[in-house]
Amino acid sequence: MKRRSSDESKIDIDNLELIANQIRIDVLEMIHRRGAGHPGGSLSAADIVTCLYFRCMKIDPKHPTWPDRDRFILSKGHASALLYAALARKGFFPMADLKNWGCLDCHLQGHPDILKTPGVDMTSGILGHGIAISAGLCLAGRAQGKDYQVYTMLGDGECQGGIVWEGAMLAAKYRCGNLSAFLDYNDVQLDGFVHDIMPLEPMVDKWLAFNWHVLEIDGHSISEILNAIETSKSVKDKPTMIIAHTIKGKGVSFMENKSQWHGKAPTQQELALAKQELGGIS
Ligand SMILES: Cc1ncc(C[n+]2csc(CCOP(=O)(O)OP(=O)(O)O)c2C)c(N)n1
Repeated sequence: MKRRSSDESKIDIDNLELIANQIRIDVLEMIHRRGAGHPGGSLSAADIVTCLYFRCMKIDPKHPTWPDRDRFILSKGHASALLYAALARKGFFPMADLKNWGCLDCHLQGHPDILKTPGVDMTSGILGHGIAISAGLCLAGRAQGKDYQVYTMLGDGECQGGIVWEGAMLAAKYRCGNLSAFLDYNDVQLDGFVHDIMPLEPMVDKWLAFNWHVLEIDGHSISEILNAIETSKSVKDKPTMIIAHTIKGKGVSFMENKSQWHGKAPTQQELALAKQELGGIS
């Protein structure tokens, strides 16, 4: 295989950073227009979701139900605006559809719905179920002789729910080597800091004890995200948890690290300021 030159890699990383920031802008515009949504946890996970959809996942927007495609399970379904923006920019449906997000009867519901939206691989919104469903998808792929990868995105507040750990046991027991899960470890949940409300540390040790392969990265470093995805794919005998340290509200100074921005829509003025800070591509 031809090795990528360092110039090519840099262009690739710069490009992914631009797409991630454009998706952040899409998300904030959607939330502003709708007057509701979850900016903080969408912005914190934007770099990871961008790397998955624009560089790593084996998908075909023209054939959203292609049986051999890689799967993405947004366990923290409240970040639906992020998923929809990535799917639209990737070409699963027109960008104009984002304007209808949350309208009655439209295909973009407040939380992801596998029966309604092209490209959505799991209905979510009730936190805690992503790991168990991902393990099920891994087992289904194995039974059908398919080699797709299952990618999952969990929130840290979500990990306070016991069902996450039942799924973790299941995935380890069945040696789900084609499962690469991300923990969006932004340390902020709905109304405060995770470390105050119900601390999760030592998180690396917890996943190791549940018999997972564990990686720890900066969840805003494109190169660290890409490397972690590659490493996780090479681990074949156990699932991988990529603990990604992130910042809630990443990229917008007045939103960063503030639980007030977990589920609040920006005003017109706040949106303009945020767009100025993020730059974007169009
Ligand atoms: C089972 C369940 N309980 C409560 C909620 C309400 N809820 C939505 S988001 C959220 C906080 C999640 O925090 P975290 O996982 O840290 O998300 P992030 O910071 O990444 O947005 C809560 C409690 C829910 N959706 N599902």
